[in-house]
Amino acid sequence: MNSTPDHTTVTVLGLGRMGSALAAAFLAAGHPTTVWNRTPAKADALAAEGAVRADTVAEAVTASDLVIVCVLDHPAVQALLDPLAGSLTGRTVVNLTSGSPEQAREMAAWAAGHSIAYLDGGIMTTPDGVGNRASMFLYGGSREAFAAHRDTLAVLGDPVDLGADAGLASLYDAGLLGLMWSVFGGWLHATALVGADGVTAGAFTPVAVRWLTTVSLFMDRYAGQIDAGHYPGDDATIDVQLAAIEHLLHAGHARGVDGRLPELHRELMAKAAAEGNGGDSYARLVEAFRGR
Ligand code: FVH
Repeated sequence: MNSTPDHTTVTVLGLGRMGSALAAAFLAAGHPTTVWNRTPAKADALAAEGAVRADTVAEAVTASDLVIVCVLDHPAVQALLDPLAGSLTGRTVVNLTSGSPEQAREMAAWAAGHSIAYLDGGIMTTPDGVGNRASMFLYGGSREAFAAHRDTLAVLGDPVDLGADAGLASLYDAGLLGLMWSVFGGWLHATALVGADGVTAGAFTPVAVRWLTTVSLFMDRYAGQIDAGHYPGDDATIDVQLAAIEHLLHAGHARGVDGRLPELHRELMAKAAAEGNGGDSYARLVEAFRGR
């Protein structure tokens, strides 16, 4: 398939919920797009929108210099690409399938061994966020491939460059999902707490979201402390927060709310205080997560 200067041809392997959204975004931006899916019927809607349907994976990967893969998991990626290593030589593979950092680095080594340019990506949105510049797409791997395809990848969302290590997109992805679940957990716990006294989630959530903005400012400040390994408690000490968390635990207990989340925070703070670090900032608890 021919490329125009502004419209690189793209192949998308995997047309599940996410792969279909990726292919649709490329098509909408005017990129000639070839698609393949194990279950062919999932290509019907995209073909109706102008995508070229490939009957085989081999046909799909030879249609474009830029090959995007978004299937269930790492074994599926290996099973699709490994038999076609020769056909992929000289092309760029962007793997947007979720996996571990180790799997990403394994793929990068495999690709390097076959002179395939490789980028590993982490998609920080759901399918409805594809095509939105506010959505982050994390990339690590070949510098040349990122430079060459950055503008094309920007069609999907904001391309965040994590550097040459192909494992970092998966590592960030794992950490950011953990952050999301912690925030969800804290929000749901708080919603249950205030809900016990009749406050609706709809009333509470705007206040909670404003609070997250303030919390993000604390995080910016604490990042510097963590990198310096020095945690001055000049804003609020662990000792002060250890006392404050008792109010949360008491209020939750009185209302029958599950207290396991705040109990973990109390446990970590109590350990730091017992070790003589109660005068430090909350950022000190990174040491506990490091297992120290
Ligand atoms: N959906 C989301 O919001 C998240 C956002 C963050 C990133 N994930 C990751 O994206 C990968 C695909 O997820 P998905 O949501 O598109 O998943 P499904 O809709 O279930 O589609 C799965 C596709 O994978 C194909 N597939 C599965 N196994 C194989 C295989 N052995 N060989 C070839 N293809 C395979 C499947 O094909 P079919 O069942 O239609 O024939 C679908 O195309 C995933 O890593 C998420 O973690 C999405």
